[in-house]
Amino acid sequence: MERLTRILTAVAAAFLCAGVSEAARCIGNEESVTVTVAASGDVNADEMIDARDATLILEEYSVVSIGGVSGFTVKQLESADVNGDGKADSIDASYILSYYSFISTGGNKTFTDFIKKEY
Ligand SMILES: [Ca+2]
Ligand SMILES: [Ca+2]
Repeated sequence: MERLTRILTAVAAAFLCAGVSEAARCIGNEESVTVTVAASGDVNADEMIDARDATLILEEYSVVSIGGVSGFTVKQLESADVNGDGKADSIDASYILSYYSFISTGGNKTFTDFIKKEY
């Protein structure tokens, strides 16, 4: 039972860390890890989600889809994979462009809330 509790605590700590949207210190039971996570969709980490992020994803996708080597960092890949399917592709770019259009026409939601509605 104690082992199960420790595992659940570690899983809960991981979820807490995964939900952090800016530089933060995540502290678990037995270790502490400093993580910096860009907001999902903000591939170039300029604190905006716009067409430039979508362009980066499409450029990356065009290289990787023909067997090229990814130019993204791990952090960029995480930010680019908007729908969480493990790939940065045209679908993710489409979500970003849809959100950019939404915001540009007066929409007022976070990207996360916008994406939830899209699912
Ligand atoms: Ca950006
Ligand atoms: Ca994806």
